[in-house]
Amino acid sequence: MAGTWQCGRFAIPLTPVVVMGIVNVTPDSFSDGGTHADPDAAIDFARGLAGDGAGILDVGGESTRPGSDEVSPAEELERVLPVVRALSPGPVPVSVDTRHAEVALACVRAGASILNDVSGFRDPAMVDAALDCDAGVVVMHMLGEPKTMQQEPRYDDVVVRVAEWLGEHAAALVDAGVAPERIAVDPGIGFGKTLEHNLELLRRLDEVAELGYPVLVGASRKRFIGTLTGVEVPAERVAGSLAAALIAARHGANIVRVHDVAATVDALAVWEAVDGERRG
Ligand code: HH2
Repeated sequence: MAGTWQCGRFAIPLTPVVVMGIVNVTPDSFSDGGTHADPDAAIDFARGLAGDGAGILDVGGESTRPGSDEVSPAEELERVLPVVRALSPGPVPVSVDTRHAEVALACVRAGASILNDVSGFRDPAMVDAALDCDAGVVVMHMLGEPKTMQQEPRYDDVVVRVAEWLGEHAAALVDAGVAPERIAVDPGIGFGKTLEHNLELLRRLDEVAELGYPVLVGASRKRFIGTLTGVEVPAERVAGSLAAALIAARHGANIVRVHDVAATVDALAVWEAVDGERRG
């Protein structure tokens, strides 16, 4: 795999592991819904994450937690655009977490450098959006839709199926004309996966890394961490989330998407020093 990820005007170095800080401009995200739903609060929060060492800021205006309803692109844009505009151009690349092409393109025009699509560019309009710009693209695996994805998800071998799906969807983008250097893949922890599926994906993340694209993992504060630790309140799942980030790094993740940036940066610094040579 190349040592950098090409995202618009940025060539993001992938060693040490990049910490992507989550900026949810939503009233209903599972762990921080409403805490910075107002754009000014979100901008301040995002600047704080950059100061804490985030290498990417991921701005999202639609919750995709299990069971959530879709938000209209107009409403989503109203939430995210002022935040993207205020943060760009800045020293830290801005990513937009969206499934909607019109949101994606408006944000790129406002300065975003990465399109993070939890639908994995299944919508042809999102492929066109990727072709209309030079932003980096995150292809994430999700089984079905957020509304229904946790209803008895099944795979014969979750890692093989997810890696295959990611390989096919990344190849479709390349065939359409997106430069492979712009693509990163993500197994979609919690998106149509049981506890055991999530654990197996972390355990065998190396098989996803073998696709040859940078690997992004988002495990931060998710339900499976609550199940394993008994910590019900998502914001209190920091220790479990750090463990997940280190395991992901050990098994080949190049980018970790997290809420608790300062703690993750410190944990990864220790891991890199001791064990970084042994990354998957
Ligand atoms: N997880 C969430 C949202 N976007 N993007 C990528 N690439 N990978 C992920 O694992 C991922 C993602 C869900 O987490 P969060 O943004 O905290 O919650 P919500 O969807 O409720 O806003």
